[in-house]
Amino acid sequence: NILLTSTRGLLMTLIDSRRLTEDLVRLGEIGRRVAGGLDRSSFSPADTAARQWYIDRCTRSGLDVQVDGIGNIIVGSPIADALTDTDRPPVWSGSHIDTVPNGGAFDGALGTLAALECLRRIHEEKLVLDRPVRCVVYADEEGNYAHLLGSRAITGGVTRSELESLTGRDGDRFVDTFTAAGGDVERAADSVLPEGAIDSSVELHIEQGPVLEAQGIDIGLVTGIVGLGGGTITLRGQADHAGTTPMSTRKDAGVGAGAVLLALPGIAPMVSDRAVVTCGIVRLLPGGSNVVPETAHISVDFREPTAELVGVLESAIIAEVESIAAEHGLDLEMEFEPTVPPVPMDEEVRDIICAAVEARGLTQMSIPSGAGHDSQNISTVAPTGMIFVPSIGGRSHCPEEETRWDDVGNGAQILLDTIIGLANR
Ligand code: HGY
Ligand code: MN
Ligand code: MN
Ligand code: MN
Repeated sequence: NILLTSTRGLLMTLIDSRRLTEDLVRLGEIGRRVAGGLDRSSFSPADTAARQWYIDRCTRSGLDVQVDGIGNIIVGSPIADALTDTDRPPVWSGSHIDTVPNGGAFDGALGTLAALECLRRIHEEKLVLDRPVRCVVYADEEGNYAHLLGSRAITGGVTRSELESLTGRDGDRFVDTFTAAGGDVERAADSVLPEGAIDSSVELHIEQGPVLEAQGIDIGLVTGIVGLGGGTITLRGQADHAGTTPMSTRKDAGVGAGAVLLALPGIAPMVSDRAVVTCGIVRLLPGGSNVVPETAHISVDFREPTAELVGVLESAIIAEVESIAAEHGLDLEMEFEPTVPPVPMDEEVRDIICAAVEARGLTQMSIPSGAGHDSQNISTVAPTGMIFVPSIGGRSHCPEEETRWDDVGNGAQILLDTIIGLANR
């Protein structure tokens, strides 16, 4: 099949699953709460420590490390590069190491460290491949500042003025935190890759849902990635004394926020049975228990797998919020990011993943991704595929996020076989 012929018997190259497990356990300690999950918001001190740990891991293995303008880390093997045609664009594989608040230890980390393990094995075995290989850590995948920021900046581009407008979930400005972490905003706004810079790309990721585990399947072949968007809704009323202000004269931003929180999830099923809407952050200011809330900041995150319906969902959300603000006599400001369209995964890459799964005697099924991933941006500039492994109980974005170690090993081996298959196709 495709894989066996194109890899010239390279299927003998096996990942070192013990070393990968050790890496995942070690990275899972950086930014961990005393009792709970991981806090590694992009460019925070914990994320910076994790990025430094990763870079040290690479350099200690003799790999070459580059950090681009937006903070994506791109790693190559000087030995493997010396044995291949480095005029040909490389095969990329990677994911992210930033996390959601109180997040899990596998989301992003698995694909990042498995890609590093694959590159180490190619380096150690001095594999002769037809193309170079790069492993990558994408910056701010979890959208502390903007959804999939690192991969968007190198594919579609991000302007300096957008970067200067970005604030994190903790209210900090991107430019301040990014600069404090050693970043250069000028370079960040100038990090779009030249045409053809990536040959192809493959990302390993936990499913973050219940399907593979429920069906008893080893590997998910991702068919496509959901479209997504969102941003911040700000309602402005009037601060007043909680004791002396009659209910009839209040302009209570908190009541407006409550109406938004109740109304928005109900919009999803009106658009499609796979649309989802989430308001994960609500901040009332000035935040005194005896002060009528003057301002409400509400985050909104929406997803829809059908391209034509992403705009429909966004417009329905905006219209609903506008009518609630008017009804409650509140001023309204909405700052939404550019929506990220849903994308299909590349058929040829999927065929190579499929051949690898068959050659290893593992089970597989096709599965869509309800989570966003850097691969949806990378797929706009290069043929891209994704490999899923099961999530225990389907849980993710929480401390309970977990994947069995044998599934970790299977996923990483299929990733290595796929990278080799892509490099030699
Ligand atoms: O939100 C997501 O889907 C991804 O984890 N950033
Ligand atoms: Mn992820
Ligand atoms: Mn995530
Ligand atoms: Mn993601």
